[in-house]
Formats: sequence, structure tokens, C-alpha cells
Amino acid sequence: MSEYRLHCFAESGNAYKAALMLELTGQDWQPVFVDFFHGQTRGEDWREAVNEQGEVPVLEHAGEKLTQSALILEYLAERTGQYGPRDDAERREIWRWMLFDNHKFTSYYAALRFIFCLKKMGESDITRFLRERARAAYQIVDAHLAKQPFMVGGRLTIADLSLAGYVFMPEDTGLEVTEFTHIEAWKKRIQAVPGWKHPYELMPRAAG
Ligand SMILES: N[C@@H](CCC(=O)N[C@@H](CS)C(=O)NCC(=O)O)C(=O)O
Repeated sequence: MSEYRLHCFAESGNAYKAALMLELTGQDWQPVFVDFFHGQTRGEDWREAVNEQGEVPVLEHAGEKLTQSALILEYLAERTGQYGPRDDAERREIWRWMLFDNHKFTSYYAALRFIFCLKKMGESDITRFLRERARAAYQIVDAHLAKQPFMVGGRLTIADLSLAGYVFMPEDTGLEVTEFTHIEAWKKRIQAVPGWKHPYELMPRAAG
């Protein structure tokens, strides 16, 4: 059995954050497929056995189960000595962006993608609201990346891996992502890191 087991599915950008970190740091890991689209994360048995919060990613390591992508990223940075902060000021800055990501950048975009692209629920006041909120978060990150190549400390850190959870997903949410030129350039810098892989290559998808 691999040292790390990541409960995940390919369409989950939150799981991709952890999967990409495991891959880029060269860990011995394996994905454990979670059938989200058939309700596995909503089942009482899964919640009891895997995560009471009903979410992926879940990282199993050394007999423990870790949840919440930001905590998983920090755990892996500490254990591997890669992509973490160099001092306390950087630690705070990384957490500031991971919290912003969890609250706004990932969450509005992921909700929009889920109902508009994956569930195909059509255009509505809800999609228009989510798209505006996602656009506002994208503008903030784009402005930050206009000043520096990566989010914190001039190099790739777990703050970038957190924010990049959904930016490589192929679906068209109606947000004109290519207009965010600094984010587009940052995506290319991340893709150039040796070992980078697309989420759909790293994690399993449901058959059919
Ligand atoms: N803040 C969490 C968000 C995790 C999350 O929303 N995961 C989604 C998949 S991308 C999920 O499992 N949702 C299950 C549900 O809402 O029922 C993290 O960063 O790990």
C-alpha cells in the first residue's frame, strides 16, 4: 500500500490541490476514488468512516485522516520541506491567501462550475451572482500577480497550489478567464514546474 492515500475524484479542484502537491513533491501516493456524483459523500456510512464534514479531499497518512485542503497542504509542506513558508511572515501571508481562496476564489468559481457546467442547470440569477463574485475574486488575484510571479515570496508555495485548484479545469463557466492575463501567465509558470499534471490525469473519474 502507498504511504499516502487521497480520497478524491477527478472533477474536484479541492482534491487536485492535494493531489498536485503529492505529485510535485514526489510522494508515494495513490488515489481512492469517491463517487461524489452518486452521493457517496452524502452517505452516513461514508461520513462516519471517512469524513464527518462530507467532503473530499481526505488524506490518509500514518493511521490518521486529514481533511480540508489548506490543512493538508500545510501538513505536506511541513513533512516534505517543500513549497512551505521560509519564516513567520510568509506563513501568515500563505494562510491569508489560502483563506481568501477557500472563502472566495475557489468557492464561488467551484459552485458556478458545478451548477452551470456539471449539473447543467442553465443560466439564472444564481449563476449570474456566482459569476460576478468569482470575477471579483479573480480580479483581486490577477492584480496581486501583476506585481509578482507567484502569490508569496517570489516562488511556488502552497498558496499557489490552493488557488490553482480549479484554474486548469476545462469547462466553460461563462467567466472570461483569459482576460485575466496575469493569472494566465501564472498558470503557465505552474505548468512548467517539473512533474505538473492536469487534474483529470492525476485523479480517477467515474466510468461512463
Ligand atoms: N474547504 C474544503 C472544500 C472541500 C469541498 O467543497 N469538496 C467538495 C468537492 S470539490 C465536496 O466534497 N463536496 C461534497 C458536498 O458538498 O456534498 C477544502 O478545501 O477541502
